Order: sequence, then C-alpha cells, then structure tokens
Amino acid sequence: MIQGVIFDLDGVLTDTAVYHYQSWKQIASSFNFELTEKHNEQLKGVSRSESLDHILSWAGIALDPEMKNRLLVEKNGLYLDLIQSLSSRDILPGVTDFLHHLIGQGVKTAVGSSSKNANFILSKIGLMPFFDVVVDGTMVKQTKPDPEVFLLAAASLGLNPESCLVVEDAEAGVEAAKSAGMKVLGISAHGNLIGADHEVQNLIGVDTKYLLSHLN
Ligand code: B16
Ligand code: MG
Repeated sequence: MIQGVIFDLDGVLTDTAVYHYQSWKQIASSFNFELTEKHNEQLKGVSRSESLDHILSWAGIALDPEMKNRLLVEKNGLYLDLIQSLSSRDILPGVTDFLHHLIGQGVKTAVGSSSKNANFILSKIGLMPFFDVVVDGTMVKQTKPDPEVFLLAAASLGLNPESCLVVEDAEAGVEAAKSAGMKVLGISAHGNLIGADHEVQNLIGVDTKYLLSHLN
C-alpha cells in the first residue's frame, strides 16, 4: 500500500531547467563550448558539480579543483539571479490539486531533490506547507542516480521504501527511485521515460485514488 509520495522538484513541481540551462550555457561559453538543449537534457536531476564534470568532458577540458569550484560558485550566482522572480505562478499545472488530494487521503508527502536551492525555490513558489519532509542536495553524499535522497526521504517520513511512490521527470531520478525499491510515476511530455511504472504528461486531473491502488 502506498503511504507516502516523494516529489522531485525541478521538472515536477516547477520548471527551473530553463534557468539551469541559461546559466550553464553562459559558463560554457566562457571556455568557447556551445551547450545545446540536448546536452541540457542529460543534466536533469544531476547535481551541480557532476553537471560541470559532464560539460567539461563534452568540451574536452580538464580544470583543477579550485577553478572548478570558482565556476560552480559563478554558475549558482547566475542561476540565483534568474530564479529570484519565481512565484506561485511557476507551479506546474495540476500540482496543487494533486497535493491537496493526496493529503486529503492521509498520504504523507516529501520532496527529494538534487538541488541545493530546493528550500529557497519551494518558499518562492509557496509549496513548503504541503510537505512533511524536504530532502535536498545539501543533505546527501551521493546524488541521483544513487537512491540516497529518496531513501532518506522515506526514512524521514517513517516509511519503508516499498510503501513510497516517487514522482520524477528525469532518467537519473527514475533510476534512483527504482534502486531505492520504490514505485515511480514518470512525468514526460513525450512519453519516453524509461523504467517508470506509470507515465503521464503532467499532473492535471490525475486520479490519486486510482493511481495509488493501481501501483500497489
Ligand atoms: P542546484 P531535481 C536538479 O533538481 C536539477 O534537475 C539539475 O539540473 C540540477 O543540476 C540539480 O538539481 C542541482 O541543482 O545547482 O540548484 O544545487 O530535478 O533533482 O529537483
Ligand atoms: Mg527533475
């Protein structure tokens, strides 16, 4: 029986991928590498420092740890500037109703995000009160596709992994949830999220009672 639902943040509750993309694109252009949207797809759900490692390897560049750290700080500064104006208008369609229905059914809710800015973003969009627990990139050693973030969220909710459902939009996140032994609801505009137990284009009109019994 599903007793808890753990939400990914970026791409599920709000879409900050475009801001990550703009800031990484600017960083990459400083070493003359053109980052494309296709590259950006592969960075979804991946931590900040691992994202930089991917970009540097695509660009064929090796940097010392100090320089890497400087770029990470710079990228986060650019990203924070871009997300200052986030508000409840940026909550993705269907999310608020979906959360209301789950909470009304007595289901526990958590966020499991790779982002170190998760609490800031949740406060900005006004969703903080909907969650019993928030586990973010500052609280784990390993990030997705490692299951740590979801296992910690389940433990903090006081639930076994088998009784949790993860809502994810990225391959790395689906892999993390499956390794944690959890069920996965995939959010995908194109219906091509490999490994999800059930997939929808967005959360509009998703019947929570049906979903939770169907995924048991
Ligand atoms: P930050 P999620 C992830 O969030 C993003 O999808 C990913 O693109 C980003 O690199 C990562 O957070 C780290 O974000 O730089 O804010 O710490 O999808 O796991 O909610
Ligand atoms: Mg995501």
